[in-house]
Amino acid sequence: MNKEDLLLYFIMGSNNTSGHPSEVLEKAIKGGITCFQFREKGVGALEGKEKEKLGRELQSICKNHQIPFIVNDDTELAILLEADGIHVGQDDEPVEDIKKKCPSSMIIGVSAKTLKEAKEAERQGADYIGTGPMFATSTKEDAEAPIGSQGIQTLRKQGIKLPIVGIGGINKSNAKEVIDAGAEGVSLISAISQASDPEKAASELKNRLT
Ligand code: TZP
Ligand code: MG
Repeated sequence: MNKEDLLLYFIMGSNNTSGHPSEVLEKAIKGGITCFQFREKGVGALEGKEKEKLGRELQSICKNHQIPFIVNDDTELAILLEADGIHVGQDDEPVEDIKKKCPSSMIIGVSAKTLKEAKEAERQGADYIGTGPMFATSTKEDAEAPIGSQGIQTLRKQGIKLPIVGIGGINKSNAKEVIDAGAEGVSLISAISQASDPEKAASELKNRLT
């Protein structure tokens, strides 16, 4: 993947919006997002065939606009849909196992916030890491304490070269700070998915970053 694709990385599942996910995604793309992750998690999350159906719908929108489509956590679904990538957390399937099952072109993202986790992700061949939570967030129920954008600065000082996206509580007021700390991009859910005008929200974010 190009590092530039990480700049404005939108994440959403069906429970992150009161609107229709497909419409929200269309608007977010119009506003200028550069990457999308389908993250179907938490209360009321779709499963099985329903999850697959929504995944296909969102993927086809991404394809129409040449936006990379990444699946959160669910390696089987990523393979089934021939997604552009998969994103996993520290408690999910190890990158080494994913690499054995997936085409070599598949982008692999890993959540990592300590030097140890980031080094391990690098060693295993991850394409980028997601670091956070940057700021307080209520979107992820089990989110840990925020580490602030200094968390990214520290990883850079410690020699981590992998592309990094910050995550957690990012909005148009603090997005630039994350980039200035050394990240290639910002990934966010509610700042776009809960916005009354997702296109405007995405385009305002984009303007702050470019
Ligand atoms: N991982 C760490 S914080 C978070 C995830 C998935 C939630 C991000 O959501 P928001 O609404 O952008 O704070
Ligand atoms: Mg996970």
